[in-house]
Amino acid sequence: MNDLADMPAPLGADAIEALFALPFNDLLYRAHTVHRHHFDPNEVETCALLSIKTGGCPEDCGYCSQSARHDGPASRGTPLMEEDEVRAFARRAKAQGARRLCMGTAWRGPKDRHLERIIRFIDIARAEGLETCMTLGFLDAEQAQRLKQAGLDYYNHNINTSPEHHENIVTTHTFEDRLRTLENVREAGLKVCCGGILGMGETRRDRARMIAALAALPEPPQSVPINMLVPMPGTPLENAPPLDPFELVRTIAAARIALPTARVRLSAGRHAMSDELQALCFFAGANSIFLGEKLLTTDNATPGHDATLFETLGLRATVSEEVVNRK
Ligand code: SAM
Ligand code: DTB
Ligand code: SF4
Repeated sequence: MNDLADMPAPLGADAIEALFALPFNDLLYRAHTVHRHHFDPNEVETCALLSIKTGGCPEDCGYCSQSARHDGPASRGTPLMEEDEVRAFARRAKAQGARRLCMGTAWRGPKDRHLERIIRFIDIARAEGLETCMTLGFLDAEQAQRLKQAGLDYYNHNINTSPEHHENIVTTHTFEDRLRTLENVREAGLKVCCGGILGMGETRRDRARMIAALAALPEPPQSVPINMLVPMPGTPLENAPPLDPFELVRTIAAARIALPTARVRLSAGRHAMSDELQALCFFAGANSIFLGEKLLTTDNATPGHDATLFETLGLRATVSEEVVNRK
């Protein structure tokens, strides 16, 4: 299937919603079959996450503790981190078995004057033998190119929810704004990490539409984080009713089928999930996690717990060929 014309059309929202409606076992069987076809089912990618500039963000994303517009725990901002702190974290993450370091900022987007230090952070993580990912908010075409030239591997920029539900969650930017940054990132030749959050009052149709929107991008993202909302005190979504865990598994399975070659990351919210639920998600096609005590501002599953879970399930952390070859 080398010819683009031979590529199957991406699944649309109706087809994806029909997947959600399958009996649970049928959906899981289909998803796991696709998963095995494209990936080693016992191997999971491990990414560490570091907040290099926390809080004080001008945007009003309803789920986020870092918005200056909410009364959340990180509504007030810290300065951009120093290089030594990033180096020490990268070293520890590598020792704990992380393959990639994702660095995040509570910005609408970087100012050009920030990029020099961001580029030094990329060098630092690469020097420790890690793949690199940044999530800095909106990027213009030139900023994306500068990051690519600096050796950045991935850029994370989530669509977060369906195009239709987006305006219920954030008013300071549009869904189309997010698509524009994704285009700049893709055009610069960076790998795209793009996913969303579940449990923000969306319907099953919205979840199907979100996956359809990811599958309809000009190229499917290489990495798709699926976050469970971590309800943060002081944010508009602090009292959002929790999502049925089986619906999380169904969403992972639908994402696996609609995005067969993407790494699907079981992202925020793992600290509140049982081992059995995580095992079902891995069976349904999740094959990436964030490793480390903390996400950006909230707790993650502990590395010790994850090591035991991997042992129990016979899972292995991915060894990166790219990183091996780079040395
Ligand atoms: N400011 C940049 C942006 O919004 O693109 C980058 C950092 S932002 C915190 C990265 C992602 O974290 C968001 O797109 C969202 O998917 C996720 N996130 C933030 N708060 C969350 C929460 N309370 N629960 C789950 N995911 C969350
Ligand atoms: C993503 O999709 N999830 C990560 C990462 N990309 C940047 C962030 C999760 C944040 C969870 C809430 C917090 O720790 O503040
Ligand atoms: Fe700012 Fe990103 Fe949080 Fe939105 S998700 S408030 S852009 S840090």
